Amino acid sequence: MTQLPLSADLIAEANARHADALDEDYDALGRKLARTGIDIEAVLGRVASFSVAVPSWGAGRGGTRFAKFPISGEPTNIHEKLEDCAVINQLSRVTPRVSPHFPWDKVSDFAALREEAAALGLGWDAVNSNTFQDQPGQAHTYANGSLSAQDAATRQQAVEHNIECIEIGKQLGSTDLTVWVGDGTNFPGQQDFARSLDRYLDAASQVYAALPDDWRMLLEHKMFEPAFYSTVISDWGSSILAAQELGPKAKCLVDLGHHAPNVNIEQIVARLHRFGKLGGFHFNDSKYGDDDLDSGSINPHQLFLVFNELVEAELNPRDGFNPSYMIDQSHNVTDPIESMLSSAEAITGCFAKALLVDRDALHAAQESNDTMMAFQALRRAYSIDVTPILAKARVAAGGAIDVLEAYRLSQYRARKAQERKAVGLGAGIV
Ligand code: RM4
Ligand code: MN
Ligand code: MN
Repeated sequence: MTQLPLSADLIAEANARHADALDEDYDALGRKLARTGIDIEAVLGRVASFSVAVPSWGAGRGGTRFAKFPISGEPTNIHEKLEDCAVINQLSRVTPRVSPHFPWDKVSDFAALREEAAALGLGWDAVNSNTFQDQPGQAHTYANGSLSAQDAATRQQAVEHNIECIEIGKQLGSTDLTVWVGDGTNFPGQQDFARSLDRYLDAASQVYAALPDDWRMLLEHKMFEPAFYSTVISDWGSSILAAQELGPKAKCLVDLGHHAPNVNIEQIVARLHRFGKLGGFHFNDSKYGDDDLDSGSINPHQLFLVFNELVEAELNPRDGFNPSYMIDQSHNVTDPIESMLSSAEAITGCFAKALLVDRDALHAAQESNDTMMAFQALRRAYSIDVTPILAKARVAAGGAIDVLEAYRLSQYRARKAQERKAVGLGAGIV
């Protein structure tokens, strides 16, 4: 039986105060959309079936390499993280899956963990391996790389860890393995670019060989950090080449913060889809680098343009369209639950806006080289306030009209501060 963390009555009471206003706003938006031939109920249906996974590691306060500032009531293990993720999903109804990271989330009984999540209304998304840190008692250091290390025993250890993640994922019911390696160099000449990629491809193919038939291996590129001169899988070019060499189950994962400044990410999305290699997303926002800021907080228009490409891709599936959506953020100065509630709304909102683009008008303008009207087709959709649609979808599924208000009313964090042990002052996530 499902036992959700917050009181359903509390959510219903909070919703009751906003219900009339929401109906008014939704009806007005419905009339506005109908004038352009859009059926708001159809959009509502699409929004209701949209979902994005949350990262287990995002449930705790992140930090920088300088400091981490924990908050009271922060989760310190996967069980507490699951409970927090259940709060996010209970209010937003759009984040029903959690993406775990190993060994951070390791437990002795994964069948029990799967049941624990199910009882909280949660399933599992992609499993993430970690070969960017050394763990206590580990035989070989990753200081000089993991899947691409010169040392064969280190590479073997990294391969085995990824295979162990697949085994864990099978028990949890996941079907994706996300592989991000911190491998790279800090000095020109430190490693041979070609040979380190050869070693990566050889080791990655051993992981690939262990994938069950219905699994995918999502390759996540990142331009810098922790390596600051070069990384082995630095950009979408390296990523798609590696994915093509590995085989059809290997796809590319786009983390919005992992690109060179000013890169046209939406075009990368279209390119990856064109070649059947778009595997998934890590949503966050970025001002300078892999800042892991909240989705849509810096450049919401870019997020909309990414979803515009996704809606185009879905209409033109070529070799299939099944990207996995996940949030990957570091919450350094906010309550992580609040950040993920706000981010989930921003992400879903951009999806909804992308659905409102008049595709016929856009395509006709593109065909006739009518630049201004092509741009206006996007601009019109972007400027529509879709929040009534999002709220309606949430309420219909048992969520909150105003997610942050309901969360604060619940006093959840204050209650957890009484129950949970204090968190240590470790470094943040990378
Ligand atoms: C990396 C990357 C990975 C995430 C780690 C924690 O920068 O974004 O997806 O697993 O951080
Ligand atoms: Mn990421
Ligand atoms: Mn990152």
